[in-house]
Amino acid sequence: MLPCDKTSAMSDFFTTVPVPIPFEGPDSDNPLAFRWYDADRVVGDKTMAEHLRFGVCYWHSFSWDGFDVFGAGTLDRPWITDPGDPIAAAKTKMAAAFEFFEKLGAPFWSFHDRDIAPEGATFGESVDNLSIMVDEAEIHMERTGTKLLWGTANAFSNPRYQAGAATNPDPEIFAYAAAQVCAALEATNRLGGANYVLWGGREGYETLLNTDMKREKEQLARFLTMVIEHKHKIGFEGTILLEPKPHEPTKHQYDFDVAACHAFLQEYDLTAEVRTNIEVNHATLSGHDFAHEVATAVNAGIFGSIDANAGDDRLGWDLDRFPVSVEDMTLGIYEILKGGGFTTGGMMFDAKLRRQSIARDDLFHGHIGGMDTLARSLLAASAMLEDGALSDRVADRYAGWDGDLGRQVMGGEYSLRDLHDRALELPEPNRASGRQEELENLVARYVERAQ
Ligand code: XLS
Ligand code: NI
Ligand code: NI
Repeated sequence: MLPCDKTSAMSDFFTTVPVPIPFEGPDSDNPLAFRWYDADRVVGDKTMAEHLRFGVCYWHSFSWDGFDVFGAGTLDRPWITDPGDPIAAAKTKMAAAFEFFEKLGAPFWSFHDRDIAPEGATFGESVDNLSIMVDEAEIHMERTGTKLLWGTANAFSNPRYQAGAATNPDPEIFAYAAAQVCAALEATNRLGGANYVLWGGREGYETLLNTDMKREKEQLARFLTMVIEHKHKIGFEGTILLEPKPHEPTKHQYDFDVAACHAFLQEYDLTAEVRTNIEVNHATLSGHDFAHEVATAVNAGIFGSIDANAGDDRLGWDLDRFPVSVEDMTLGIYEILKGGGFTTGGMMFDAKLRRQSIARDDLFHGHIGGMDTLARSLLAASAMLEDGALSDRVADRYAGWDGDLGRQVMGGEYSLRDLHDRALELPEPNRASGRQEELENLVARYVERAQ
């Protein structure tokens, strides 16, 4: 480890913002106050803070200056300074990040290795840089009380990963990625991370003309197995999470959705070791509702954490907007609560500002709106769950399966022929209304009344 300056400067980048952002209730017109997120308010058996476990991501909020494929950065980000001294620049950025976490009152943060520490000229230099910045983060975390929801490795930005990391046709690149993930996992462990995330990055392909898909999936499984072995070796107590995404950057991403991840984990006997980090916008990109992805993970026993954001109904890419729809989020949170809520996971804002929202304090508006949206959704979902309004109706709909026929069929007491002969004796079965519109109206009432 290189010697490092142990004095973590507190910064002054957000002078127009009160400390911390207060809760003022739904009647407040103060744009820099929470209207619904009241951290200590008890909802059901836990406080809002305990239910939601909010986290802020480093990459969109502190490392991104607004650049897109059509043009340069637009945002006022004075902490992204000239990297004449890359470590000094990284420390300035980190001071800004922790100033933000503290003022917002978010209990958690998340990072990629390359967000917090610059990549060096050699792997050794990168490891040293990361180590310096982990020391720095430790001091800030201690000072502010902010905890780490998860760490991860950026194994997709550097050109070496153009054809993937674990799924690269060249084992030298696999080996490099393994080295990088080893360092990132150890960094996450040092910072007491609650989880470690593996989003596929470029683990997918563009064309079968140059791709051996079978081999690439086997490589991915080998890689994941090595991560799990190392987790146990270093005593990391957090959860390993896969983050599904159907496409972008590659045309075909292997971790397409929760069901694809589950099948992969089953094939390689890894379901006991790995869970999923479900991103709302990735769910919708895969053609599923957010709630569907959560329910699929809960049913399979692999629900882990959420990357909270939103897409756009008409745009087919990863927009990472801040969540604004209480209705959409209510249905997702309802499934989370039904599954027992978060254990090591949380609601991490993998969300970014629009490129024209250039002011520094826009970062607060985005997060405050997202936290209020999710807090109100929690109120609606929790009331719905407590009243049993939906679950009673679902139970009624399936009541026949608790009766004689249902139990006997599921108990294997009938053959196909038995049911054929039985049908000969009986009239046409009755049909019941699915009541979808009525149930949608019911949910709307919970959303309207949530307070
Ligand atoms: C990209 C992913 C990424 C992961 C972390 O689409 O959402 O940000 O969450 O690597
Ligand atoms: Ni994400
Ligand atoms: Ni994403």
